[in-house]
Amino acid sequence: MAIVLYELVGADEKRPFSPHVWKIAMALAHKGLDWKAAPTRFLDIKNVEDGSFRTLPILRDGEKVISDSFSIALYLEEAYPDRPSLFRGKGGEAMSRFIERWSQTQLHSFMGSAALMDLYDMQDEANRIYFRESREKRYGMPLEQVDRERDSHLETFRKRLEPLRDMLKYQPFIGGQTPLYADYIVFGAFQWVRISSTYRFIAEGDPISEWVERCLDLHNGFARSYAAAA
Ligand SMILES: N[C@@H](CCC(=O)N[C@@H](CS)C(=O)NCC(=O)O)C(=O)O
Repeated sequence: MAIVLYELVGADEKRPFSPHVWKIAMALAHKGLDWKAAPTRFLDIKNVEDGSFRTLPILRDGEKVISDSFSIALYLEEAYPDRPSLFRGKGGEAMSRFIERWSQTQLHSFMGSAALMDLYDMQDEANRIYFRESREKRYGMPLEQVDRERDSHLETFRKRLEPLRDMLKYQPFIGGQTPLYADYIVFGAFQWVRISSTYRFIAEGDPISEWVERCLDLHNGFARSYAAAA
């Protein structure tokens, strides 16, 4: 039975936007595994599988159901050791956790808030109500106000990308000459905003764009085959 990846979509099922789901979609492509997508909207997450999960991604592989992107990546590495490695060993697993926390704490907050109105607009009517309520509670202000403030945080965000930018002077991927799960962790965030928003997160000429382009080219242009927001 093929692997099933429950992925997060808005009104349009062809625009899966979750950064965490993208990490796993890229990991599956990296391992060359067959899988099918089960498009899921925010309000339907509680009905997935046994109903105990609250976030995506969720992956079913035969009898096994796993949630949380990092746990899923560890599972895929263990279950498919003969396929290309996502971590290249235990040290790689541990260091990927650092990349995950860096991406989550330094990149996601700004990217999520700068794309917030676009993410809202992508939802169907019922999910818009949920999205507005839950996000306004989280931010403590109306979505529109979060949106108005984004330009004032853009430069700080671009500076935060310096470790990635500087690393690219030495190697084409976080994984070295070829990508690892660590690349997909950070790329997931860029694919999130590529699919949902036309906002210019990266300045023209920034070497980070070249790395994003390289990630889009991977696995026969798998990620690029999903249209960017227009
Ligand atoms: N640590 C989790 C985070 C997953 C997560 O936050 N997923 C979001 C989508 S990007 C979600 O499902 N949110 C449900 C909601 O906001 O109701 C992972 O890496 O899988």
